[in-house]
Amino acid sequence: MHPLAERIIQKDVRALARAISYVEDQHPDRLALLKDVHAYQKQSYIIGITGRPGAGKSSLVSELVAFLRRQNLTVGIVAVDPTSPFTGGAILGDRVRMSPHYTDPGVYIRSMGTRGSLGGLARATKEAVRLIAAFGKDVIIIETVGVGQSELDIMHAADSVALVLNPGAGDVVQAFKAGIMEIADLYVINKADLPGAEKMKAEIEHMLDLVKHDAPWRPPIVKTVSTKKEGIAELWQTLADHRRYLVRSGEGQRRQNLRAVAEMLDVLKHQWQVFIKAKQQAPEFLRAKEEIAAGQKDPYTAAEELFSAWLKLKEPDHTTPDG
Ligand SMILES: Nc1nc2c(ncn2[C@@H]2O[C@H](COP(=O)(O)OP(=O)(O)O)[C@@H](O)[C@H]2O)c(=O)[nH]1
Ligand SMILES: [Mg+2]
Repeated sequence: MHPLAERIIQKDVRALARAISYVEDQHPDRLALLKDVHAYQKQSYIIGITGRPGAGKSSLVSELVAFLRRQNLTVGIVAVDPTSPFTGGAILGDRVRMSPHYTDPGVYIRSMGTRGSLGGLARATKEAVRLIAAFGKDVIIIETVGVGQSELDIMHAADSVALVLNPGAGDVVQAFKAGIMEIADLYVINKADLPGAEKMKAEIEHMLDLVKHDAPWRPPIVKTVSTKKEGIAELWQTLADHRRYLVRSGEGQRRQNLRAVAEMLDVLKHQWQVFIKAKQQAPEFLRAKEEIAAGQKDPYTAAEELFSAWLKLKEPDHTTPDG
């Protein structure tokens, strides 16, 4: 077993931090690590919290974590902010809002910034969640900013997805348009102290009547005021209800299976990219480059020929001698 994997399973926080850097930086040991910890993953409950910047996600997460800690549950937090290239910006604000938890050994907090592409960020985030699950946290919360494709992708890593909205015009329709409403298992109207919370609730119910009228799980709507710690217990209750629904209906298992297959695809795509990158110094690649430059070959034919040549590098085991 990889020494880092062993240390993660023994709850060594520094090993966990180093391992997450490995998945971020695509260290050569990354796959070996993920393989080694795979069987040790605890049945962590993974919650995705998404919504536009300033919706109050970090404040909400901070209060939810305080609530969970009072029940002796351990928590991992992965804060994803692709808009912040360094550790400044929103992540700095998050640090302030999460500050009560930084010294609590029952809580592990990790910020994922932009190291590499957005697609890489989604992959690294999912892998970070796997590592934290192997470490053994009871609950893992993924906080993502925005409603882009990458965030949708990251949210597929969660068992339950909560979309945080604020009272005020536009939010509901916008979220529906972005497709994020579709994947939300519950809605949180945070800043319910501001005017318009009830109106917004009615708007969401109306939208749900249109799009989810016969769904087996109708996403509940929870009102919170995270700055006053209001609605936090109800939020947890609703999440727990959803988790029970996932188990009861088999939907949880279905999501887990889909997730595993998606991860396999992610790794395959990634390996293929790494392979192509490495092959750019190979003689056949350099030859193709020259042929294209000399006008002897079109790029499509060249790509096709390289692809078939590379696929033949390793014959599948089932080929027969005369086949
Ligand atoms: N009035 C009000 N303000 C809130 C509430 N929750 C958060 N805020 C404020 O909204 C701002 C953004 O909060 P933050 O948690 O950083 O949002 P995030 O970007 O979604 O993580 C901060 O100034 C919070 O104090 C709330 O329930 N009511
Ligand atoms: Mg935040």
